[in-house]
Amino acid sequence: MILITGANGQIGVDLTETLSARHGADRLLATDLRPPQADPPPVPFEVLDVTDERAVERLLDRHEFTQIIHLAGILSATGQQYPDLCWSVNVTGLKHMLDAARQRQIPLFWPSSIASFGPTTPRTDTPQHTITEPRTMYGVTKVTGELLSQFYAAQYGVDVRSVRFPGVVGHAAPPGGGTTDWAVAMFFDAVSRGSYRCFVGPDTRMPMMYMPDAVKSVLDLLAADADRLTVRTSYNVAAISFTPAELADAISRYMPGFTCTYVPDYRQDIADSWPQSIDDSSARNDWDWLPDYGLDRLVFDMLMNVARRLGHTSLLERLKRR
Ligand code: AKB
Repeated sequence: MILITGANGQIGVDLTETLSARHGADRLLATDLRPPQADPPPVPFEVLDVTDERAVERLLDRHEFTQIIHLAGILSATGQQYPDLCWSVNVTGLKHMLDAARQRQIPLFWPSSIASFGPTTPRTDTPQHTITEPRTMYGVTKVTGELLSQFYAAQYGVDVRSVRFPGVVGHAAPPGGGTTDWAVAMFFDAVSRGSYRCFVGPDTRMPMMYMPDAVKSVLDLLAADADRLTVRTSYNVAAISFTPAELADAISRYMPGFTCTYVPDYRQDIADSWPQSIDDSSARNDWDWLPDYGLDRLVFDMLMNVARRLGHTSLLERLKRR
């Protein structure tokens, strides 16, 4: 049985759905702090606060888990506003899951982020092993988590696996509190209002990945032969890098008349401290990582799905005819 924490989050919703299709809903237990939107939920569900160690222990005692996928976390922009909460969920919560995994020898996956890097890191083709001096609390928690993972793997033999996600673009669940959220919000506003006000400047280049690739990276890493893995902190994974202006341009090719304006706020500083592109050769060598989606395919697929979700039938028909 697979335990998923943070199952209602941006990656959690898609990953839970894929795992359910692959293994069957009864092989999963989805958990989150918030109850699920659907009633009844599509997979068995329990409320879990990962910062509550006794609740984590009680849950793990009641089920025989063979894999933990620990996605519960606070993202970068929220983490800057609520640093204590960010530490508590991202570090204390992860430590509870690592301890539970260690006592029961259950393999554990959790996502780190490009936020592990900071302004002193090389910004282009950021290597796997490089300076990790983040300036955000979110980044501090991710670096701490990476080092904890490496320690638990080396010291206690826990099979911990992780990837450093770039911005992930998906349509199933809204992102919340991230610096890369503009790349999702732009689609929803383009389809619903024909315009978007972006909170970072037009030339802010950031590494991004379409959700199917993000899900694939988790599944590929979980399926990888443990003997081939050379990284137990967290693997760099890359797909595409683009700026808001480039995304707006790609969207306007399908939606002429779409306009994007730029009003940078505090998230600009966070974005400027992160890499623009990532070297993921360790992931490619160790577990054959390869993304499927480039910018144009991502844009077309996102527009189709967002148009379907928002009931924009004329756009949907126009896209289908292309
Ligand atoms: C965020 O923007 O905080 C996340 C991330 C890159 O980790 N999407």
